Order: sequence, then C-alpha cells, then structure tokens
Amino acid sequence: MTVDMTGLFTQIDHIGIAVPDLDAAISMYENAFGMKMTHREFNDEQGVEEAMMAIGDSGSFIQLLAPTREDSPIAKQLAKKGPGIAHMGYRVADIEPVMEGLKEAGMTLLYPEPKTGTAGSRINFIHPKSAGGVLVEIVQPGDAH
Ligand code: V0V
Ligand code: CO
Repeated sequence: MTVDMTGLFTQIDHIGIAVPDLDAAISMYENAFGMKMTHREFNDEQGVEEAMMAIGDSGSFIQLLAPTREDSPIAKQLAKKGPGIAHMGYRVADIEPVMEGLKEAGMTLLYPEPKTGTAGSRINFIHPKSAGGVLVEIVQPGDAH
C-alpha cells in the first residue's frame, strides 16, 4: 500500500509542554496569556495529568503536562532538561493511513497501534530520532474534541 500524505496533517492540534506544577502553569497561561482551560484529565497510561489551554478560537491548544509517576516520559524530561516543549501534535482525520504513510516514509512510530489521548482521541508518536529531533504526535480527535 502506498499512502499519499498530501494534506493529511490538517493543523496543529496542540503543543505539549512539560511542567512541574500543573495548577501553577494553568494560572500562568490564564493570567499572563489570557488563555482559557477547556479540558483537564489524568492519563494513567501516559503517566500525566494534563490541561488543554485554547489559543483563541484557532482550534489549536497548548497541552500542559505534569508527571504522575517517576518513570513517565514527562518526569524523565523534567529531570533531564527541566520544563519546556515536549512535543508537537498534528491533527489528522484518520490515524491508521497516516501511520502507514509515515512508516512507508521511514519514520519510527512508538506504538504499533494507536493509544488513547486527550478526551478520547487516538494518538501515536514519531520517535524524535527519525523526525529531526522533534517528538511528533499525531492526533485523531475523539467525539468530545
Ligand atoms: C527525548 N528526546 C527528545 C525528547 N525526549 N527529543 C525531543 N523531544 C523530546 N520530548 C531525545 C533525547 O534527547 C535523546 O537524544 C533521545 O531522544 C532518547 O532520549 P531519552 O532521554 O533516552 O528518552 P527515552 O528514550 O527514555 O524517551 C524518549 C521517548 C519518550 C520519545 C521514547 O519520551 C516517549 O515515549 N514519548 C511518548 C509518550 C509521551 O511523550 N507521553 C507524554 C505526553 P540523544 O540525547 O540520544 O541525542 S501524553 C500526550 O501527549 C497525550 C496523552 C495527548 O496528547 O493526548
Ligand atoms: Co500530546
């Protein structure tokens, strides 16, 4: 199968940011940046508590990520590099063909099958080693998105 990737990444869904204190980060984004929180949840599988901050009505978000476990990717990033950008999340309508096309393009996906992300979305990641030093997430929104 050969997938034409043209236009399959439709917009920036979110930029993930590692933070040590979720409440403090939400306050900063609300008070200094005037952004509204539209969603907050725990994701046990990913070891995070996260908050989605809307960037106006653009449809793109900042995803604030605080670790809930010492061995989680966000905890590791905070320990090694401190707070900062964790990943770039692109929205796609249908994640399976996009995963296929990325593999055909030589990208290393972290998961063989999509996992559950924010608000019932379906997600996967491209390893930063195969994407120019950027941890890239692909996001198929859930019904609640
Ligand atoms: C590590 N590296 C990164 C990076 N983390 N590069 C760019 N951005 C990052 N965030 C580089 C690092 O500098 C190393 O390069 C190399 O990758 C291996 O790093 P490491 O410290 O040994 O880290 P690993 O291998 O333990 O973990 C890296 C991966 C891990 C990407 C495998 O972070 C991971 O599994 N991430 C996917 C899951 C995740 O991020 N979940 C939290 C968000 P050098 O030094 O060797 O050159 S959950 C989420 O977004 C949700 C729920 C949602 O959106 O809905
Ligand atoms: Co994310």
